[in-house]
Amino acid sequence: SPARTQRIDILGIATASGASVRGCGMGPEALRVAGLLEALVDLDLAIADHGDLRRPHPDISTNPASARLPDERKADVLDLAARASDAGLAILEAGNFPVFLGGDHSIAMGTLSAVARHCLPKRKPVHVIWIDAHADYNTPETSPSGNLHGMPLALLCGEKEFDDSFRGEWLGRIDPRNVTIFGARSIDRDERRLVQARGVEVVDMRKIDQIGVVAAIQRVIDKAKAQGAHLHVSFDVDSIDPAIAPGGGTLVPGGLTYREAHLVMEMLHDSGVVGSLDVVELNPFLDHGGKTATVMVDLVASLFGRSVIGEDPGPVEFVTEA
Ligand code: 6HN
Ligand code: MN
Ligand code: MN
Ligand code: MN
Repeated sequence: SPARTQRIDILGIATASGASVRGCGMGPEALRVAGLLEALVDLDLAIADHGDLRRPHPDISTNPASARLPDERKADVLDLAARASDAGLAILEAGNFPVFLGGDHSIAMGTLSAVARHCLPKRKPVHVIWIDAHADYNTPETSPSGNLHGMPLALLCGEKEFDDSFRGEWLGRIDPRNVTIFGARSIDRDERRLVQARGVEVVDMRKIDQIGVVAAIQRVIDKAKAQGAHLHVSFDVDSIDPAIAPGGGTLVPGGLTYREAHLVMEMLHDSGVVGSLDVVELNPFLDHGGKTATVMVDLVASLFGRSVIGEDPGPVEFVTEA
């Protein structure tokens, strides 16, 4: 695999305002404590850490545990998305590789709009692999929870059911036919209808079980390569099985195994088409001593080329004696 000369620029977006469970605002720091930067330095990669974007704490009130009210949460999400979009664009325009640390998945409104703002003027298509137990394609109409972390893809793909208050750089920036949701096993009823109507590709857990993770990920890579696209990886920790990744607020059984998740990252590395990464939804408060954070550090290292012997073993050949 080719040596990477591009600098990796880390940007935290420390928020849980898109979620109903608090705690994933601590995600960026937990990933640092688990050794993310050291793992990348160990691969001889150049890195820069931009620290975290965050919103001011709310005034102390009688609101339980000073949790944010719905309007405050929405204002947080939109403000952070706008700031992440500008900061991400600056990283990409400088020629560096952004690694965005969430934060809940609403941060992808900002991160993916940065990618689109960078690529589309240069006529470089943007492909998205959304590795997640969920589709995150709800609108305010279809959402059963009202939580904005269940809606970023719908906004990015230009769904109409968002009022003017949601306007921003993210609106309609992504072509739904260039999105693959990978690892899904929980999609809401009306959300499923939307995903199907828009031509979003869904590689659900059943499909991965049946065709295998290698064939499943290879199809995504081939599609992105054929278009000369920039591939953005949006990795929600709840894609992994909760038995090995308990640190999330919306866990669903039956996720990717440790090795399946690694193989995805290893093959994405070897593809050479990945240009940006989100790591989202890590909730350190639920994470049993940093279990999920540690798994995620290993997965990010695999995406950046960590391997045991440094070569792709290639396709298996079965030799039968005559
Ligand atoms: N995530 N589909 C559910 C909802 O509330 O819209 C869950 C969303 C989870 C969001 O995991 O990033
Ligand atoms: Mn570029
Ligand atoms: Mn998600
Ligand atoms: Mn999820």
